[in-house]
Amino acid sequence: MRVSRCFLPVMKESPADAQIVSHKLMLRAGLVRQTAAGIYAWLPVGWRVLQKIEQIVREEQDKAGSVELLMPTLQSADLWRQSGRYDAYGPEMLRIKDRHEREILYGPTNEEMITALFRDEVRSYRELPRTLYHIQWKFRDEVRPRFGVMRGREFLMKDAYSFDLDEGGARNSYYTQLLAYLRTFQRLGIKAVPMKAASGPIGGDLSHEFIVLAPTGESEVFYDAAFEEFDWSQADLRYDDADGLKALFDQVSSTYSATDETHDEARWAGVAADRQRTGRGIEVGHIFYFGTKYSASMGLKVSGPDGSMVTPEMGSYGIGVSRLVGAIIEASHDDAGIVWPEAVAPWKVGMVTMRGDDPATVAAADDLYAKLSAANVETLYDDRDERGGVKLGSMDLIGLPWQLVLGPRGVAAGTAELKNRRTGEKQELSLESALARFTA
Ligand code: P5A
Repeated sequence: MRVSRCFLPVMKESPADAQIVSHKLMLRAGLVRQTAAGIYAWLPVGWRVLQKIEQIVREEQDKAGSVELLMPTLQSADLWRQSGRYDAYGPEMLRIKDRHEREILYGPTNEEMITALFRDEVRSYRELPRTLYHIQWKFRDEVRPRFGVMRGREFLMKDAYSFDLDEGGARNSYYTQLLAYLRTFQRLGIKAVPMKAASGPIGGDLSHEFIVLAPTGESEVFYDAAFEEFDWSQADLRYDDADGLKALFDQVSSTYSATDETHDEARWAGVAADRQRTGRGIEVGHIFYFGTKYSASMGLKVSGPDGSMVTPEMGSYGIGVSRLVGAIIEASHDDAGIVWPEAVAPWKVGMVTMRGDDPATVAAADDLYAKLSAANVETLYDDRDERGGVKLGSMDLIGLPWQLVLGPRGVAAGTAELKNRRTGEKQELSLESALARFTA
């Protein structure tokens, strides 16, 4: 992508209405713009990051055996009356009337809709277990939308729903998602500690939040230092190893971690003082096992192996996809701007010409850009006729993992400068090796 043809409004000054670093950087680096309170337009840079996160979440769900579909954002009030949540949900739900005075709502979550879809199609235990998911926009009319996309009113969520014949099966589905979450966050370049959670309005007795540690987080957290040495990828664990999944869950549950809502002073006192860690954190995921709460109230039944009717046991599993953009920035930035983990960076390489008015520099940069693009190396090429220093500043702000800087002196000698955004390390190398560095 050439900056001269992109839509990349970068701001030099810190916007006055942003309080936390990720919100400031998302505005300054041109990722989003607020269009109404708690509602954001995703500009090209932000949209690319959002799609990368979404794709990693999708791949890890698929590996865990979940099946993707897409449900609409708008739902009928009648659906929510079946579970009894239409009245219970309160003012967070955006309620709308259509031209026929029919009550609809912008979905804050999809338990009701997936339960109805499943109920209307599935008849037999042979079609269980299933975990279905979608990645779809939600709306919650939060009292205090704040911190940018971190607590928006419209936000993107991955929500998965599991259906099992019995509690044992449902627990296995829950443990499966627990592992999928550890792997998802690991791939996104962040550590999200699973913490015992209160299940809130969704109901159920088994629930974990996944918390990224950051001083600006909304929840206060308490955890055992063992989580600092935890094996996040669990590379040897297979999804078909039920005992292994249970062992992972037992390990997570027996290692103390809690938010202020579930913190238990008596158990905390059992953690050695030099291993007690406290801080603040951002909730990027939340998983629930709620048994038959929705299946029973909405009349979902399947015939069991012995012919009797069985009410499936369910769980739901959320990841805040748009919130993750902010959370990753909170966890990965420096004074100059964002430092993207490679897996979610909007582009891999940022190319800068120090002199946009020097024909030899421009020719060399155009040539390198064409070759990088031909090799599918995602490159943002700042080809504007701007001062070199200004362009370097905005590259640092945007935070791509690698910068390739071409100037008249280097180009005359056939070289470019390669900078690692995270370490700041710089290296002079030939234009050919610069290309080979990313294409070989
Ligand atoms: C689980 C999936 C649920 O809604 N139903 C379907 C369950 N859980 S949750 O905890 O309420 O939300 C899941 C994740 O969505 C993110 N999130 C938000 N992100 C941005 N702005 C918001 N206002 C917002 N509310 C929730 C969080 O990451 C949460 O963990």
